[in-house]
Amino acid sequence: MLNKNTHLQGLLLLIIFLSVAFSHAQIRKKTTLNSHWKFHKGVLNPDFSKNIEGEIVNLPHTWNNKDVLNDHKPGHYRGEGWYSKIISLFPDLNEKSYFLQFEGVGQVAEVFVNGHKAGSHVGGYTGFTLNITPFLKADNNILHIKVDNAHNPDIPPLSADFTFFGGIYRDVFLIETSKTHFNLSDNGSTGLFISTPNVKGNSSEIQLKGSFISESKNKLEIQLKVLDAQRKTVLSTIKRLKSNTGLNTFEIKSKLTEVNLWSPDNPYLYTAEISIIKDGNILDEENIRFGFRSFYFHPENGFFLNGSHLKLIGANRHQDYYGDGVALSDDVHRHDLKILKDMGANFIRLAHYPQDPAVLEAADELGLLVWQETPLVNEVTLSEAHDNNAETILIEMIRQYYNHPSIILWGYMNEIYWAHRFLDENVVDAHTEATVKLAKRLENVVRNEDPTRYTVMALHHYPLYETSGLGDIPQVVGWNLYHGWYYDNFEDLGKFLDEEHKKHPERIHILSEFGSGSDQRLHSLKPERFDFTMEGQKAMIESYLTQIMERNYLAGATYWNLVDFNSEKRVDTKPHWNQKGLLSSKRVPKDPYYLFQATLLKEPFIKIAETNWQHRVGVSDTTPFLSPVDIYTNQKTVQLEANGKLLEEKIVKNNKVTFNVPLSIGENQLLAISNNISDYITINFRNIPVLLKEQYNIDISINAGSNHSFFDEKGANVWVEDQPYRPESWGYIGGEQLYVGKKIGTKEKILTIDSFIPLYQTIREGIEAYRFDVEDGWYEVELLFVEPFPKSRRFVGNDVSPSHLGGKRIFDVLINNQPWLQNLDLLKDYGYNYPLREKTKIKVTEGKGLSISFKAIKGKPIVSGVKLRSLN
Ligand code: GCB
Ligand code: CA
Repeated sequence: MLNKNTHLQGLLLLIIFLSVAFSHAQIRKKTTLNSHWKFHKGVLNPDFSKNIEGEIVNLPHTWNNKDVLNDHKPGHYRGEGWYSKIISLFPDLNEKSYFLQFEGVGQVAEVFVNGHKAGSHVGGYTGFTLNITPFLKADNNILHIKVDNAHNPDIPPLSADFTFFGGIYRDVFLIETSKTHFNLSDNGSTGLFISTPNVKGNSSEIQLKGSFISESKNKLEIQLKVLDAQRKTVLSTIKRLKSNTGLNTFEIKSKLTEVNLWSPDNPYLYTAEISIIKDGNILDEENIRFGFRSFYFHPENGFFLNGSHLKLIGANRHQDYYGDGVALSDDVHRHDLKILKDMGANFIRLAHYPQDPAVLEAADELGLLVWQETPLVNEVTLSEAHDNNAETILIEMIRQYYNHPSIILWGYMNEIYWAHRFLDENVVDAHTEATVKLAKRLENVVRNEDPTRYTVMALHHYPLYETSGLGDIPQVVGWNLYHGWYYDNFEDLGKFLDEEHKKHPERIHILSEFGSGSDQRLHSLKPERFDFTMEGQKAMIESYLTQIMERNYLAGATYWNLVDFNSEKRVDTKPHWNQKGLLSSKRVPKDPYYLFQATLLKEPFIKIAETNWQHRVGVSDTTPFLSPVDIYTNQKTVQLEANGKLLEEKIVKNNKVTFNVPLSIGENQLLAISNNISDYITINFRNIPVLLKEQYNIDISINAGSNHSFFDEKGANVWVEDQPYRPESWGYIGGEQLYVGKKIGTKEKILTIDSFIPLYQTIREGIEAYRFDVEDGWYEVELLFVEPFPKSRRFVGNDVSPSHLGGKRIFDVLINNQPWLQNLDLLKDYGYNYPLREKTKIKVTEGKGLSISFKAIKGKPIVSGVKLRSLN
């Protein structure tokens, strides 16, 4: 008996020892469940006892990454999708609790565990955590997740200029805790909220508020330990309490006298280790990184961080990558923020929705201040369910991201009157009232949830924000302004802002968006609105940055957008993309990125800002061939060496200097030098003669109906801007440009899978002839046509059918009076937006030159591109 007892005691001791040892190991376990899900796209009635039939996918996953790239089919799949997975979990159901944590699912999720509905979540951009303990079995546990990204009139965003991807597109975690644990059921948060009130000099208070679930009534301790970046404990404090069964709250306050303040220059982070302790054993533990900083906005003087003025400059960012949609790895998120930091930015607007936790962690680590917002974009609706969802999403955002020192602003509406102008007259007032009411409600939510930050709303150029009083509600007003793009001229930006500042001297202003669309293949010496040339984007940003820097009251500015991003409804030179990025969707920098660097970086910087224009074709008869080359730098003067020859030194103005550089045919080596820094580029140059007499090597590609050139990347060929014909030379006779500079909005969607879309989009209409005064000989003539769909920004739907009756325009094409293409009826033969591209051979004799003439039978002839090559 005795023997047995001692044996038992020994065993008990061993168990206690093991559990103590374990408690000093890891109490809480958190692991991703990302790999090897079965996926089915479409509606399904699954057998919950088994895996669904379907392809194997890994998370992050979206089902739209491929269909949004399919340029010749409108729309993308918006509906149901199912995921399932058998998890190898042998749960300890007596001792542990289990949670599933989703960082983001687009946009409605229903979670089933062994066939039981464990919970659901609404909204595609905030996380959620479900306690699945009650539904678990001893083994063979199976998960089914139903996801839906169909349009839902009760879930924001109702509409927006970005694509609503479906799928489990962020990480999923399984969390195991003790039965007593921090409250993981608090809106997807950790249940722990740290703030640092009263930062003065190097001292600060620290406040921790939290809640936890207790398995039973107990005497417990909550421990807060603060470790510095070298893991030295700088604070250790314990709160003793008597817990009730179920939910308990607590608060710990303390003071630190010697803290290292967080800032963009010194993103110093501390780690809080917070644990629940019972009888010396840790029951649950969470670590949270945070920082000490203070800030405020001033309506006249801008933004102050830790007592010092800081002009907030940066960019907006969408979660988006070419070919992946929104299903990005944490590395891609981190890399984007690194790109922004390297640009010299100190500020980022995470538009138009809360982004991946990895983004906020990176902002903390790199030192980027953050404006984070909920996805209320373009419009509200008169549904109560919508407003309730808007509020829940806002609370989720604030609680999930509360602890990040980088966040300074909570936003809850973007251009919310954007769709207002389309409303029916009898509902206009009701919508305005509903918008103001919802804004007030959300404003109060933020003030209650988190008085340590400011509220913000992004407005657009529309008088209703003023007249309805909406602009008076948030603490900070963000302006999305596109002077010189959608309206007015670049300089009108400053005028507009100054007027606003004068009208509302008490308001804090940020320029939350400004931007201009661009395409690295399009270039012009005389950029125009909507031409999507790189030079247009450069000109806008050059003007804007100067105006931004000149205005002290303007607390900050964020460019729209860091990257080109998917926008299903858009039809620019790359259909379905918003092209205002400072980088392409594959993260190739566009040259204006370097102007930000030149303006913002403190270390010496110089860059020849022509990386997007390294293939040039001139049209000239006089040598040397001169071509402009921009350099962005923060130095005072710059010298340029072109092909070994030093040009005269130039003085830098507003971080820019332009050289008119003599280029030779072929490769040109350019070297920009200032003090001890330099930059190097190669520019490939070819020339097209103006006068064609005694020219035997003709190769002219013309971007008909356009003032800008188009670079065909695959063929490494430049299609030059159009020019009128004059004797002995070449060019068009008659007709006028269709669209360019005339249409608000953007260009036509051309349904082609080739890469020539921007070439087809610019069109010469009413064309009579293209004339080339070439020498006798053999030539190849090539023509490109398309019948553009008449309405801008519309999908063509069934109108693309080649069986269209046609008859909009019918014409013949003749070369030197010989019929070539006869009775051409583009609409009838090809339908809207289908390109026609043909070439033919012709012999020019008797010094007649070459004339391609277009003879109208009905309507006005059109042409998009003309190419002539000698075959001698
Ligand atoms: C805006 C919107 C943003 C759009 C942008 C644009 O003002 O807030 O979502 O993408 O304009 O490019 O038109
Ligand atoms: Ca992630």
